[in-house]
Amino acid sequence: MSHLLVTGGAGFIGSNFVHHVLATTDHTVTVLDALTYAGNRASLDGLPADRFTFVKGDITDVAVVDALVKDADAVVHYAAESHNDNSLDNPFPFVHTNLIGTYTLLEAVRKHGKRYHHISTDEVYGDLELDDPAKFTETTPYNPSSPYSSTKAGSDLLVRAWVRSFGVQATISNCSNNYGPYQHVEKFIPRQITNVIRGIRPKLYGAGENVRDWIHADDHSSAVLTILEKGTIGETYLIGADGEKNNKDVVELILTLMGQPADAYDHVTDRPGHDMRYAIDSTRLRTELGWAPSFQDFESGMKATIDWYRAHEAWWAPAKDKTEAFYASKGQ
Ligand code: NAD
Ligand code: TDX
Repeated sequence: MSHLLVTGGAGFIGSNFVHHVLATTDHTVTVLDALTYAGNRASLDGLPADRFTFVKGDITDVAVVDALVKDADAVVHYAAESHNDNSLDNPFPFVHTNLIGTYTLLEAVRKHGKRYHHISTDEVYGDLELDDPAKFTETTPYNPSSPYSSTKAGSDLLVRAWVRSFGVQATISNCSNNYGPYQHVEKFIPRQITNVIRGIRPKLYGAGENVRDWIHADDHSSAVLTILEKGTIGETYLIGADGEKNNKDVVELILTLMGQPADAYDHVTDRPGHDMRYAIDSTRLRTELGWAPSFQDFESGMKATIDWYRAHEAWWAPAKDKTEAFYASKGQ
């Protein structure tokens, strides 16, 4: 049994990981989360009180981080500013949390000699052309496009330097786009589902040809736990489930599954610098560590996600109007 410190555990993917760990292992977990606009304490409801502790605090707070890292066996670092559109509006919180926050955690794990796993994104590699047969691998050069992805890239490079120069016991994972329950309504899939529930037409940036490589959040969590248990220190693993889809097809699927005409959406102002395509080659994780995704069928995963948003309006409604007002101010 180990004690894990999970940063950002009140967010979409971090909360999924905490539920997964407590359900499938005998580990104990402390979550450190600042409860920014993106954090929701309710996403952690129902966890066993004897194995789970929640601490509201900031990952850039040296004293808080030092004390929690000292008590943990391993740190899994999810906390981040995570939304590209926000990073284009105001980059500073991204620099602060994603770079200074990661630096603060790395210094604490260095001081206390603790195992560290760093959660990152495929966006650090930039984008691919639609007709390029290539996918991202662990050796693809970094080429980030947005303030979000560049600060995530910078945080990955800090980890690599702390491994090489200070011997920190770290692994890194770069995952593709996640979907599933508990995702903030600012993100593409929940935005469109909750728009349809509210009688608002879905909004597609530009022509909608951009491709994302979708993975269910449950599969991301099982992959991270596998890397934590079996990964080689100092190595990077790409996480993906061969789920490439263009945005237009995703919106049309959501509309069809929700009983609307497939063309009942609007094209809106495109995202500046909008990455065209992401695609993950997860061969290393599958062959070296024996991981495989359990969600193979995007349509049934999407149906379950739609059902969850229909049944949990109290969870997402408080953020919906403000999120749509932000998008409206950008013509999106
Ligand atoms: P999210 O925005 O839903 O959650 C982020 C969490 O971090 C929130 O609970 C927030 O309160 C917390 N947080 C933010 N700043 C903090 C700070 N300074 N101190 C403490 N807590 C803070 O994000 P998510 O989509 O769950 O993403 C989690 C991680 O996974 C991020 O590192 C992200 O880069 C990475 N990732 C996300 C995706 C995706 O598709 N969403 C894909 C690959 C990687
Ligand atoms: O209303 C929308 N309409 C639209 O067409 C929104 C919100 C998005 N989009 C497009 C932009 C992207 O091509 O949908 C795609 C997905 O957009 P987001 O949900 O904002 O995700 P993305 O920018 O791809 O980044 C996500 O995956 C990688 C996460 O937000 C990141 O945290 C993660 O690192």
